[in-house]
Amino acid sequence: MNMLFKIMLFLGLSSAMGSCSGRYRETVPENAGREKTVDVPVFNADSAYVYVQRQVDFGCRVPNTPAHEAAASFLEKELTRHGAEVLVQSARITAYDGTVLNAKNIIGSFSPEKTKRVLLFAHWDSRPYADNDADEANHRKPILGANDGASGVGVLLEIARLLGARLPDTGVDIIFFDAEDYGQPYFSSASDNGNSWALGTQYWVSHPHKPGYRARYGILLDMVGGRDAVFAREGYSRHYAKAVGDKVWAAARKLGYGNRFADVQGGYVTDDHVYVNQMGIPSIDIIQYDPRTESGFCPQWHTLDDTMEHIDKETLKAVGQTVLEIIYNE
Ligand code: AHN
Ligand code: ZN
Repeated sequence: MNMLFKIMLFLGLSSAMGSCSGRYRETVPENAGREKTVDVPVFNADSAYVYVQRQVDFGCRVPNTPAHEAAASFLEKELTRHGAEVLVQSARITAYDGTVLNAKNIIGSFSPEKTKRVLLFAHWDSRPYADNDADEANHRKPILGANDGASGVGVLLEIARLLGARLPDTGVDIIFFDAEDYGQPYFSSASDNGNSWALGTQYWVSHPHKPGYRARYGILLDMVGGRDAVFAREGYSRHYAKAVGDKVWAAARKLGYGNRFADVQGGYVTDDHVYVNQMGIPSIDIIQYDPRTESGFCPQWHTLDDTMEHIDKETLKAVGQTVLEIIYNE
């Protein structure tokens, strides 16, 4: 074979294989519009698990307690260590029963100069009442919130670590919202206007850390660590942010997590994302849906049993890898 023939053969083959070396294309390439393949970091579920454990090790992170205070410093330090621009928004917020909570929303921004942004969020406080516990004697005791609180934050801290190692094209804001779970318990007779939950988020929505703050969309992680957890298409997410849900569920399916991200309609959950949606940032809630319980949440929800024992690395992995896939392709 002479050299010229070899070169012609190479050019012919490579254009047949769909590379861009030829000047003309006779057909639209199969991967038109998404030729760019993006390197997505590998989510380390062991690291995320340790991040969940570290929070639980502080004890119950109930506002106005030393454990809450200590956990706040830890979260702030971790975001800073991973290279985020960190802002802690301190607020005194009045709860359903008149208690004034010293609340902190902890905000970490990656590539703060970019206008194209995605918002990732989770609540970091834990509930003061195990009011869904089988034993009524426990209803006024605080919960550890390994799943309810710490799991979402753990996944986001691992994502922060990876963002710090290599930034994606899009700017990312990670917000750990406080006082989500101080909502009115059944044993209180205070009048409930339905807004006693997600207090930290409600504060941020009316006092954004940057005036006029915008993000293309938001993703809330809530109870994303339970063993064999399945995520359904939550009601408000469907209503306000169907396209975001479509995109996230498609990414999960592509990664082989279609069994976790089910094509099932879930109920409506009053959660942090409701208020973020109301401020005009379309946001979804990735939250475990368990059809076997009355609440629709996992059996450990708001019980003393919400502990590390029920946290599963495979669930953390499915959620974390899916969110990374979305972020690095944005
Ligand atoms: C209500 O129970 C009204 N909302 C559930 C939101 C929540 C609590 N997520 C975690 N803990
Ligand atoms: Zn809760």
